[in-house]
This record gives sequence, C-alpha cells and structure tokens, in this order.
Amino acid sequence: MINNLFNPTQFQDPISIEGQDVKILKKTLHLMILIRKTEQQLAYARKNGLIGGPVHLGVGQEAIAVGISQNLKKTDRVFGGHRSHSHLLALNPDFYKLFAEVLGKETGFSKGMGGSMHLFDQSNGFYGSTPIVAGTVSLAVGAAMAAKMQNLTDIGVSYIGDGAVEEGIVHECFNLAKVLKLPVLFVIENNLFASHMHISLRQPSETTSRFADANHIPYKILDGNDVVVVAQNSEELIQSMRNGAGPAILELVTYRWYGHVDWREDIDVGVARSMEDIKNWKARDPIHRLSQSMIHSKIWTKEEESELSNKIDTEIQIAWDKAMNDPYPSKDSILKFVYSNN
Ligand SMILES: Cc1ncc(C[n+]2csc(CCOP(=O)(O)OP(=O)(O)O)c2C)c(N)n1
Ligand SMILES: [Mg+2]
Repeated sequence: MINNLFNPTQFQDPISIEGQDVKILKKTLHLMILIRKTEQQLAYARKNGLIGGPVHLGVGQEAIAVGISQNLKKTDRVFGGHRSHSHLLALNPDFYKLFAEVLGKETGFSKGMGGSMHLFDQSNGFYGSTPIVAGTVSLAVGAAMAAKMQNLTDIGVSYIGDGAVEEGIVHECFNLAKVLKLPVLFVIENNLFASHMHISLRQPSETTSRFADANHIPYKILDGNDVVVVAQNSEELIQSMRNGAGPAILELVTYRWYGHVDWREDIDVGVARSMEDIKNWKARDPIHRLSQSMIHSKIWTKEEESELSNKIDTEIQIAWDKAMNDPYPSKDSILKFVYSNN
C-alpha cells in the first residue's frame, strides 16, 4: 500500500466519500478549486512578466492544506515555507490579499513587504512562512511549547517538504517536541522533489517518516491527493494532540504539477522533467478525484461545477485587477514593520 503511493500510475480513481457530510464536501471542493485557480493566475501573471519575484506553486497539492485546516482553530499556530500559498488560503481564502502581497502592494497580507514567500495572517492562525528551508520548524515547536505552558489546547502546525527533512534543525525539533511532549503536528508534503532532485538521489528511502520512528513519534503515511483521507486522519491526530498526546508526523505523498519555481512544467531548475510522470500524476488530481466521487454519488453535477468554475474565474479577475491598481507601500513605511508593529 505505502509503496504503491509512490507509483504515479496508482491512486487515480475517485476517492471514497461514504458517510461524509455533503455540505462539507462542497465547501472542500470549492476551496480546492479556488486555491488552484489563484495559483494558476499567479502562474499566468508570472509568465507574462506581471510579477517581479519568483512564485513557488503548489498546484496539485491542494488536498493537503485543505484537509488539515478543516481541523484547525483560529488560535492554532501554523507555519509554512517557500511554497505556502495553499497553507495560508486554506485558513483564509482571501486571494485578493495574496495577489496584492505578491505584487508588493500595501494592501497585501504582509503590507506588500514579504511577497510570495513571507506570508503572514496571525488572526487566522497563519504565523508565517519563509524561504529558508526548514526555517519555521523550530518556531512551530516554540509556539506549541507556549500553548502548552499556557494550558491552552492550541497546537502548532509545521508544513515541511521532503527536502526540508534533510535539514538538521528538523531532527532537533522532532527530538525536542517528543521529549517535551509538545502539541505540534509536522506535516511532511512529500512531493518527491527538492528543487530538481528526486528523493531517490537524496535519501536511502522514499519515505521520510523513518525519522518519526527514530524519535518515537506516532506517524502515518497517506495519499496526500485524497482530501477525505487527509482530513480524517489529521482529525484523529489533532484531537489526541489537544488532549496531551504530544507530537505527531503526517507524511502525505503528493506531486507538484509545475517545476520548482514559476510556471513551467517541462523544466525544473534547468533540468528537464518527465512529461510521462507529470501526465500520470495529473491523473491523480485531488480535485478531479473528489469531484468525480461527488458526481457518481449524485450530490454534484458537471453543470454545477462549470458554474462554480466560472464564478471563481470572475472573482479572481476582479481581485487581480484591483490588486494591480493598488498602491505600493510608502517609502517612509519601509522600516516601520520590519521587527514589530510599532
Ligand atoms: C536553508 C536553505 N537551503 C537551500 C535552499 C534552496 N532551496 C529552496 S527550496 C529547496 C527545496 C525544498 O524542497 P522541499 O522541502 O521538498 O519542498 P518543495 O519545494 O518540494 O515544496 C531548496 C534546496 C533554501 N531556500 N534554504
Ligand atoms: Mg519536495
């Protein structure tokens, strides 16, 4: 089962939605489509020279953040990295604010000073992302420690990639979180690549959860392109974490449709990608698999889906145009928010 997860020709069928709440399924599908279209707009804009800095897109990986976030509270403390649009949007789907941020406008999530890789929205539980690979893992552990010291049931969530697991700090964090029994969920988005390098060229095994074993941390390795599986399994782990069970690791196998950075599918940091693999992984599309299941169960129709798709397209176009016309931050505000709000 686990090995099959790494075979791109497997897990392409519709997912199981038996017993799931229809309202939640529709909301979930909506959110995943919204996140995908937001990132596709960023890809389009980057391709056409409308965005100054690089964008790391997670198209194909939407089920992970959407599934996890269903079980989070606004007071939880979520941290991400360089590919974190979905982590933020799953908590607060305000794509206008994301567009403004990526365009460097003062109306953005970080007042236009962070861009795509320094996202921040504390009131919705997103405590920040940074391009330094594994740079926020210790912060998530610290935030979980603070919650525990304050006797709160809030948890820390640390989204990392299979490449980030190769950073030493991650292992210090696993160890400390376990020893102090901290409520932190490490979500490993294993998309098999770190920049252009496949995991088989970097690690002795395709699964990174062996480090969970080494630290006696409970873990699961799951299909990251099945939003129901992600939501159900994270719910169990998060619930027991809120009740004092200590840290857990979720390794979610997935794939990013674009190369490491920006809009190209065929090239990954100067290296050609396997178009055959991409074709197979696209057939494991988390959105299509959910939507197919809902259509088979007669709780959703193709017509409803195209209506929803058109509606989101229009909303995105309006938000993009608005963000494009927004002002840049004023010069005198440049140092004002660097270390604090004051
Ligand atoms: C400390 C550090 N080392 C190297 C880099 C360059 N770099 C940026 S992303 C990346 C790969 C990260 O891979 P992974 O954690 O699997 O995330 P993914 O890009 O697959 O989402 C690398 C090496 C960096 N930004 N920071
Ligand atoms: Mg990766």
